[in-house]
Amino acid sequence: MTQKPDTPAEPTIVNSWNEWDPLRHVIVGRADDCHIPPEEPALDAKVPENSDMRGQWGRRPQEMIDRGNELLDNFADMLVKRGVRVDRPDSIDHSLPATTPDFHTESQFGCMPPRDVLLTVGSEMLEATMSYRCRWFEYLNYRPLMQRYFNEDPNFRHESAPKPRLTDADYHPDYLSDKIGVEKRLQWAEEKFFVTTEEEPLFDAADVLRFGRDLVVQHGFTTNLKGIEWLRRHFPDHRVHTVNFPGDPYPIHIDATFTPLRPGLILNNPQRRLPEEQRKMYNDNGWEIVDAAQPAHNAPPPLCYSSTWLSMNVLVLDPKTVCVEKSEVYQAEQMDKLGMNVVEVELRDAYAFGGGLHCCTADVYREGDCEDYFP
Ligand code: DAV
Repeated sequence: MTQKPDTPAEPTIVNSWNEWDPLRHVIVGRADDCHIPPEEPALDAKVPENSDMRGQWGRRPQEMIDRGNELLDNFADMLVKRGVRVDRPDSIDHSLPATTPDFHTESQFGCMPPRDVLLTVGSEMLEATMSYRCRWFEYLNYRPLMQRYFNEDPNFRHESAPKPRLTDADYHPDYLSDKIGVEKRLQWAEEKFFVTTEEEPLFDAADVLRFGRDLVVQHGFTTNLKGIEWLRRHFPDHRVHTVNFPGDPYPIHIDATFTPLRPGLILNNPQRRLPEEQRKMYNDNGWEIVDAAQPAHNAPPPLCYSSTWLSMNVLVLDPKTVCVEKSEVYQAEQMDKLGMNVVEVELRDAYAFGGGLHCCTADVYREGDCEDYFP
């Protein structure tokens, strides 16, 4: 139940500085018209070599789209019942090729997950550059919402990072083989040799975590160092920290790796531990970084890009309340022990569209201001 057109809504206010303050307004993605895009360098690097997605592309099966939408709609309804305002994107036609003077790809991706595209920092929503060609136009799914927010909130800053050219110069050809093997990938990740080059700034919004004055950004497949430098210059009042998580052979997006739950507490993926030398700011300020519980599944669902660690891709509703996927019993149990109230949400059959509960949302409004948690 999203906002009915005839229901006068409160004017939107855009404000969100972190991942945990009380959530009042959020965007939830849609599975509509989602496609498996054809091969392209950065996307291929993320698809595991034994994945059922290798070598096939096209519109996702309608019954999977319907099921994904059912779960996303239920999630949205649950949020509305808890007093959170929910907006939904308007799907563009993702079957259309994406063509610019610099590249051509036969289809696009979808209007999932919004967290990858939109970065909310205070009263600003920033459209990420993205790093896959098939996602170049994805911001268009959210433009009707951005226009509405612009009309309703006099302080809303709608920003868009420079659209990248995404020529072949953006990708290391070494990653183009489909027989690299996990050992080599782990070594490359350890050496910070990723599929994207430093040709131009690239970032996906889901590589960024917001901790008030501090932004923590993962350097990996979808975000390069120039992208992080661009963010640093764009947010001069923030401290921007680059982080790496060796142990992840497919490092894209930080939100199945490092999950802040409330001030002072972060879950870290035990296979992708933050290196000791990058822990200083947390240690110095009394933050605890605990290993996340094991996922409940041995494998991702069919046609899914993500790993089983979507178990820790949770949506924090407030510092005491967290949405956890219904089948992730170990993660829920751990949350309970950490003193969080768990809201179970069934979403696994929508994972294939690009992620879990954090991925499939984007913040519009959380209570609270910009605080300095690491003075
Ligand atoms: O573990 O495959 C998924 C993150 C999706 N936003 C992973 C990362």
